[in-house]
Amino acid sequence: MFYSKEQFKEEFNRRLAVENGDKTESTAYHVLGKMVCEEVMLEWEKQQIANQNSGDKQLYYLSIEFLLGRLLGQNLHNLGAYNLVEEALGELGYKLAEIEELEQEPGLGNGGLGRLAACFLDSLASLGLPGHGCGIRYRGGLFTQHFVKGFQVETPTDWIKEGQSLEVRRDDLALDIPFYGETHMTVEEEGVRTELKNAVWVKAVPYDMPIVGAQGGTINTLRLWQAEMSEQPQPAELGHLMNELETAKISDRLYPDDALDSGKLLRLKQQYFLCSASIRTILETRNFDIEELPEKVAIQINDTHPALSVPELMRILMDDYELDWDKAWSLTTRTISYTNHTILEEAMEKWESRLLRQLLPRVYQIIEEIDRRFRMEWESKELDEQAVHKLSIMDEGVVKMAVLAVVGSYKVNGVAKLHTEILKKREMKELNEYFPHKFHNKTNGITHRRWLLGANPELSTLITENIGPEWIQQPAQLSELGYLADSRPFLESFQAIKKLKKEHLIHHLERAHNTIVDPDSIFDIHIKRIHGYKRQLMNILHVQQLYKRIKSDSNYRPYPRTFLFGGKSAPSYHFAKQVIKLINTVAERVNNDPIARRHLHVVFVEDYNVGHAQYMIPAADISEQISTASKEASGTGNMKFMMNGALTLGTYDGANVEIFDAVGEENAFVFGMSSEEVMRFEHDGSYDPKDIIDRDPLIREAIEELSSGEWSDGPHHADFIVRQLTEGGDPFFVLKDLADYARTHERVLAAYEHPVEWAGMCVRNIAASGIFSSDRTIQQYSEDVWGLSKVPTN
Ligand code: GL9
Repeated sequence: MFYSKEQFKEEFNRRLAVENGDKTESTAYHVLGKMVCEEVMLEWEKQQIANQNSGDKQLYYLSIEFLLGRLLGQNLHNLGAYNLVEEALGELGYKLAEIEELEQEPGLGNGGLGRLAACFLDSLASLGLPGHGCGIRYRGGLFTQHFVKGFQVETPTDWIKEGQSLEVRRDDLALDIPFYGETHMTVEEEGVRTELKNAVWVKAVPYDMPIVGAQGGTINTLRLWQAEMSEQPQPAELGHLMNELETAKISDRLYPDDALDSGKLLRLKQQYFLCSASIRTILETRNFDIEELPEKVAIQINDTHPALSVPELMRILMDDYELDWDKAWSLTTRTISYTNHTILEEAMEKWESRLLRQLLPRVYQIIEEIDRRFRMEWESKELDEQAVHKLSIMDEGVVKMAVLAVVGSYKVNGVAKLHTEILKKREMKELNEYFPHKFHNKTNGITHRRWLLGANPELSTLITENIGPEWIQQPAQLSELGYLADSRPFLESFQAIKKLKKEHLIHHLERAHNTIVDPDSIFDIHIKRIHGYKRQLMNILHVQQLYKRIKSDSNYRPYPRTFLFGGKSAPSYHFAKQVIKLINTVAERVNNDPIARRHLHVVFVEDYNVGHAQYMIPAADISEQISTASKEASGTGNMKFMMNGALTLGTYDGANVEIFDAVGEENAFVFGMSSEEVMRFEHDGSYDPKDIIDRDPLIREAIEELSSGEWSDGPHHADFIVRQLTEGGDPFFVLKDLADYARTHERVLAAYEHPVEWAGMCVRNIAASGIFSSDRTIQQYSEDVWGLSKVPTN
């Protein structure tokens, strides 16, 4: 269907006619979706059978989140049919881009962690590696964000009711997952057998989605589990624990927390549901001798949310396969590996032992035994109190999931060099010393197929015209662009494309938000979850300062800048919600001031998601990556901006450090405290924001204005923020870095006065961005951790 334009048009028209001649875009979307689906289905089925029978090792990437974004365009691109379909539909009077917008994106993730999982799936399939995703089919993805009087208001998003053409329900592979119950031991000749009795069952039904790799790749599977009522007999006295309502809740909603501890029973149920269903499906659908498990299967756990995979795999190997502890432990710890994505204390998962024991009695027993055995190993050594604490899986009535994950894995990685160093030297120092070869770094990456080819086809074409198409297969080849960073005609073409992408964004914002933006202004963009450590507050305090300066100094008339924000706050995160309100209040005031608005424009894009990101990132001049050093494990937005030729204004944090290394600090705007400084202050408690408030009149004024209620309409909305910045000790060093941040913005303005040099810097960024392709990341994981080989092509 997708080989020739004429054939495509004919088939498309034939199908439209069947839909009663309805020619609306919505019908066109459904027809096209079905055509793509049929196109891949045959190949996909063949590949699934081949995978089942293949003796080669396969990876299963377990993640509580997959933030996929829209899939229609991605699939067309990866099928190599995008241009053909775009032209063909154009001739039929449709715009493909507009049809794509009708797809409700599956927002089954909160932010970076879930989006990373989606990029990894794309890279695995495109590199032809057998790697599949396992997750949960939440009925409601991440909430929709609305602003009401400047405050965030959340409403549920049910993506499924919009209809997904690309998923297949597999009743034949449904499984029953046991919760609650009691463990029973019987002594038999061969040893002790343990069984769970009186369990309450939940049915796990898989929905499979094809993950279509780019040409030359393979088709992998993303298996998302849905919870339904089990047909197993339920124990009379416990059945109410998993009645229809309780069961459905397990796959009802994604937890909308961004790195906050959500110690909820339901969350624990979700985690076990994912681990148990995924591990069983792996073992039941593949054909191999269980002793060969580590040679046939790699299980990667994405953060600690799937860490129950360790005791669950042990349980299955011992109770179902009747292996003894040592054998089961050896297989488990050669199969599972773990990625840590944060060192924020509040995001380090801990489950109350009491809860685990009640919900998962057998799994709990196994965790206790893992803890007991591990403790025996190190107890004979002379360890101080701190080390004992850090090595304990079970501690003060809780199970520490990160320690369990480290002990149960053969490899543990951080997601950027700095983050891995902090893990090894501080957060997990004792574990790293205990297991010296386990820890390694895998710097995150992003799929250049979505974030450059998909989001910025104009720039992609320009690149190909100048350096040939090899970079599409091998993004490291983008380095060839380095030679063009001084070529006038090339830089002019780049500038023209940047302008065009700004216009596309403006058009998009007009449609979505009714906002008009000056295309000649500097687009300074800060998009990510709203969080204290990501310091959106510092950004908006700086805008406030600029406003004041424009109002009080008639000689200060800076080049126009548009400060764009996008991001959601966890519904229960009061501070972040106050920051959203503050940004909207500042926007209101600045944008309506007749003088200030000629120089400053603040736009907070409502309901930021992958779709918006695809418009915003290619249009950016400045990429705000201003987290408190040491707090952002990696960041991945920073890489997307770089690849689209935006300049990073950032701190020495996460992958920013590697971005600066790759492109040279002279091609970025670097500022702020180092991670050592931050950690030293945190350690000795010697930072007092009052010193800065006393010393710096600009900052003092800003705080006073916030306190006076000048920046809140009606009640003192900003009081909470003021308190955190003062008595609260300013935990994210906003005031400490603010002056340096403001100076750095002046450097940005000075640099923007030289458009040709500026464009040269942008091009050097694109040229250096190849290493941030997730293809590189996945190749490294495959070589150092998983040991996959390319799926044979037929
Ligand atoms: C995160 C880190 O905070 C990011 O710095 C990192 O880039 C990503 C992917 O490794 O993981 N860890 C984490 O819990 N989140 C991240 O973004 N949060 C969300 O995904 C909401």
